[in-house]
Amino acid sequence: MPFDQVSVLEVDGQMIAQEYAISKFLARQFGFCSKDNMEHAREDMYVFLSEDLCGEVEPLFFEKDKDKLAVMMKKFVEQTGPNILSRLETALGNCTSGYLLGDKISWADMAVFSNVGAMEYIIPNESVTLLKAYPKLTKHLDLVRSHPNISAYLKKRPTP
Ligand SMILES: N[C@@H](CCC(=O)N[C@@H](CS)C(=O)NCC(=O)O)C(=O)O
Repeated sequence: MPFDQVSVLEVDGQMIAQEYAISKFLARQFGFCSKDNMEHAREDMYVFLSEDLCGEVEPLFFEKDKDKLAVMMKKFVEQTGPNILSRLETALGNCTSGYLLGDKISWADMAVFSNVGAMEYIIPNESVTLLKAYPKLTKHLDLVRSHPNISAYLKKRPTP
């Protein structure tokens, strides 16, 4: 394993570490990345914005001290979460297809779905309240969730 860490993907005897290197590899392999350099960079910017959300919410999962957790939660719910979620909402403002880029699902849509999903998993009640303020994002998540391949995967995905 390259860094003695998971996530790791082995392809034809070669190992790839780092979640985003793996997901980008798979997205390219299976046609979910644009071949146009600018479009691809635009996909990346949404992917990494949603990664920022995950980076902000993950510490809430690991914090054991209740008082510290309450302070962190307040900051996330009042500031950090809305900062990022509102940017995603704005990004979806002009998307007639409901997807972030063009008229079909891309790596960017899947990353946003996955990273907002991490938030929903870690802070389920707060997420319901937070997401009420972002109708376009909520619709986007429903659209990705209902994609035939994704909904089939979600039905058989092991629960953590
Ligand atoms: N940025 C890395 C983070 C990888 C990571 O921190 N993996 C943890 C498990 S979630 C791990 O393997 N930790 C053991 C170690 O670092 O020795 C990624 O996205 O894959």
